[in-house]
Amino acid sequence: MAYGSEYGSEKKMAEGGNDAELLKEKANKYFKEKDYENAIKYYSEALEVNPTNAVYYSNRSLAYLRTECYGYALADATKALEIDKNYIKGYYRRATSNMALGKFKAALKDYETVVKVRPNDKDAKMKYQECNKIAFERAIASDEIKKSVVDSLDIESMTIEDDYDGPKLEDGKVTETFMKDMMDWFKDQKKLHRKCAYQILVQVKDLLSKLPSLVEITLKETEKITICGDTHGQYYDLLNIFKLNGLPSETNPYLFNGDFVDRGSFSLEVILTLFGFKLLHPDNFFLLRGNHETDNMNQMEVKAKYTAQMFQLFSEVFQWLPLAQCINSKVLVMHGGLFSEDGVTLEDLRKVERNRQPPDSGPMCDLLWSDPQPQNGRSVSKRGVSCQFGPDVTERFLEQNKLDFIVRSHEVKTEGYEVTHSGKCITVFSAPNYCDQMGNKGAYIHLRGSDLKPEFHQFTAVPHPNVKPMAYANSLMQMGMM
Ligand SMILES: [Mn+2]
Repeated sequence: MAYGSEYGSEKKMAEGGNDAELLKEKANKYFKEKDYENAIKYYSEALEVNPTNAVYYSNRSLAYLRTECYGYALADATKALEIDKNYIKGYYRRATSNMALGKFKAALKDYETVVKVRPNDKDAKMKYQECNKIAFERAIASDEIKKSVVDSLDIESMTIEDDYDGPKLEDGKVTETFMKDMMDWFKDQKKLHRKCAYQILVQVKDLLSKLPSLVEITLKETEKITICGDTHGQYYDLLNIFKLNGLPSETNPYLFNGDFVDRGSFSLEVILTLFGFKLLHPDNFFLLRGNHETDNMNQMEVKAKYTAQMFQLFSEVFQWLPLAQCINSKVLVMHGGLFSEDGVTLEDLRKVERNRQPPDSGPMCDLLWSDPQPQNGRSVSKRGVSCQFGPDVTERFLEQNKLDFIVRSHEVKTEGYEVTHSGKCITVFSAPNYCDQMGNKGAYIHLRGSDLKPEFHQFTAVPHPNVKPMAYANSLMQMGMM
């Protein structure tokens, strides 16, 4: 936006104002079309012309919320309120950003402000009450001395009603037949009996709790493994991966790199299928934790399809998911990425005490949350958690730990994968047409023991039953996503 010096300052302001408004309208149009990248681009241009408009910041904040850049969304909402402290939407945006970041007390404060300013606004009151309830529940949950749900369950005595004709474990064990029946059952949108769900959860918790935080495997010359990225509750796309690439087996090992749940509305189907395969092929089927396998993320689907108690057990199982996996001492796989500080070693990762909710900083947080960036060095995270790391950071980490490259997931990519940092940082994402709107491909990677050269396979989304993504998301979060 360059302006000729012949304009007087007053006129410049007026022209600038108009230009900015046109840019905002263009951005709004992209926003409506769910093209958030372009929406952000034009809101940013509008802000370059007129950096004192609270609406532009607030709108861009919403676009950032939609692209899950909660750190940027929070910064923009805060900026909007600095400009105009009476701008109600700004408080909503900031509250939604804080909700997404798990900062419920901060969110509550903003809802409180809105209720004070608009005492007759029923919607504001409702949101305040709901946020208050969540903040209260979370505070209690974190104060409680955690007793395992397993101790209060009597699975043996749970009866399976006569009219249930779905899959059952065989003598309490997951078998290949059970897995095939369960996948078909889920495909028809039927619910697994809660006794079977509990059996799977208890057994997989026991199995995962015996694994180290850093899993280390060796592929023989003739062996290959398939690495998948985020699946995010897209059950029908998961079935498509198995159709294209074969069912998991002793000779067809898989590694699923976190974020199995949330967004898509078939998270339970995805996670029970993955846990089932872990039980069936414990040495050839691998799962790593993602940032969504946490309590701050969406709990509603389990609560809607089963009970709050079962969610508790899911939470316990998630806490035992390993955090990273090393293949042939050369390739390191994790959900998010590298670290906020140099000098982290594989030995440090082996020692991480992972049976917990991820902390706000440190190696465990970074493994689940960080993202690569094109420029050297580190930057503040667009997500508001952990950091962004440059090619030099990757280089130093690989050299110190005698590794060739890292594979991570965590970010949607148009082609389903992306190779950055001179081939040393690979992103893989396996939820095609993410949230039914991103239009991206999904991908998975083959790694062979003989050369460890990544081989990329792309796929597109398949149809799924008419249940919208985020169908089970908390209503306060849905507002952010509207
Ligand atoms: Mn993620």
